[in-house]
Amino acid sequence: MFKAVKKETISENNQSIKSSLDFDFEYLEKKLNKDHLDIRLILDQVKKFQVAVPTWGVGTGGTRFARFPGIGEPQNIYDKIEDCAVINDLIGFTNKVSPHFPWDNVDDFSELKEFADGYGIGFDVVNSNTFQDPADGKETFKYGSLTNSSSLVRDKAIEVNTKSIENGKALGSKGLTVWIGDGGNFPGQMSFSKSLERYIDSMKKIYAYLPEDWTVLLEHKPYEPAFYSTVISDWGTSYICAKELGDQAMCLVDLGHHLPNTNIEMIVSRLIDVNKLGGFHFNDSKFGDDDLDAGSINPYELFLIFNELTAASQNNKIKNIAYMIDQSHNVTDPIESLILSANEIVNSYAKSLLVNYSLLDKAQDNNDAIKSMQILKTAFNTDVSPIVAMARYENGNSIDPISTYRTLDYKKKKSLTRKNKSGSSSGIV
Ligand SMILES: [Mn+2]
Repeated sequence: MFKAVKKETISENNQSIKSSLDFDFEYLEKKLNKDHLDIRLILDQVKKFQVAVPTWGVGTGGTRFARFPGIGEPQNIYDKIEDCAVINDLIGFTNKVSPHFPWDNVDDFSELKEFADGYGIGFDVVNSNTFQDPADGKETFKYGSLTNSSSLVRDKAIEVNTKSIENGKALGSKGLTVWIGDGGNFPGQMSFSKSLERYIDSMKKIYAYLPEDWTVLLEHKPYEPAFYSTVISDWGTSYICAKELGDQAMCLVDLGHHLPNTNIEMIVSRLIDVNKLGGFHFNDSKFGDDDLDAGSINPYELFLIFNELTAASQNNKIKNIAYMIDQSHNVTDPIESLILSANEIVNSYAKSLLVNYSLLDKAQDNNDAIKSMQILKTAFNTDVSPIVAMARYENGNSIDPISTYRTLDYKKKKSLTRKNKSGSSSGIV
């Protein structure tokens, strides 16, 4: 196996800051000891945490107005895998990528798998794209894909999905995420009832094509690109469809796909209780589906989501949740954004491991609102970064990944061989 970042570079950078990390770690160990928390047990769990990186996330994104390319951008899926390997070599929490079809199509998928294997990168859930037209140009998804009034167009959209499953099988993936841009801009434009019926009918055909050990994840979104109505608008609709399809169909929660002020952590809890929570797309937002970096706007919300997940996991209520990042990096080097986002996610997970759920149960039963809130706030306010940094170090990765990355001059070196695509095509994903 070869490395995108040399082992020696990582250990050289680690050497100078290891004693400082030890100091912070020991201090936190003593602090947690007072609350009868064993830092080593928490560290062991953190070391195992994984979140998949989206292949589209390593390219510079854009808005519907323009895209401002960065230097040394990946030109194809092979370059993207290499960038993802840089991220994983530095942090170790992201050993799988989530590809998007047809964007990541290649002629030979076994060759692609071999290439990724060489970097220690695997393939997580695959994503199908029917929100832009298929390359052969015969049918158009302008007025919808899986819910289109034309059965020819629906068949084409189903084919995009079955092909994505085939590609995923060759790559060793075990799941497909379906998000459709279908919806309307005007009242009366489409029948709410018929479009949902067509969605379920099309999804049944895709579901029938799923291998037995696969999961299909249904992703909802209230608006955009359709601005009046979308077919799979919310978690309730998503749940109804997943239930109708069967046990292999689960719901996926994209944090940005909710209206402002929605209590997402409660949606997470509901989906867990009905046994239909299958995956996440992590990102952050201020106003809509902004696709900003995870934890950059509302880290408390991210913590509260992990609080629900950890509580459910301790009660054996969940297994096999597909964690993925889904972001658009318009003004940063996507590699740096993804390094920090993955760490933010692990950070929130680590904080949730500090919560004493039997104490919280008692406080809730006693209607002690202040005590309950304090239990969560104490965990959230604890700086767990020494645990996350120690997890990276003990896994053979970088204590300070951004500093190590910057010593590489990676994008500048890549810009010598990777030529930027100019133009103003938008990069919303
Ligand atoms: Mn998403």
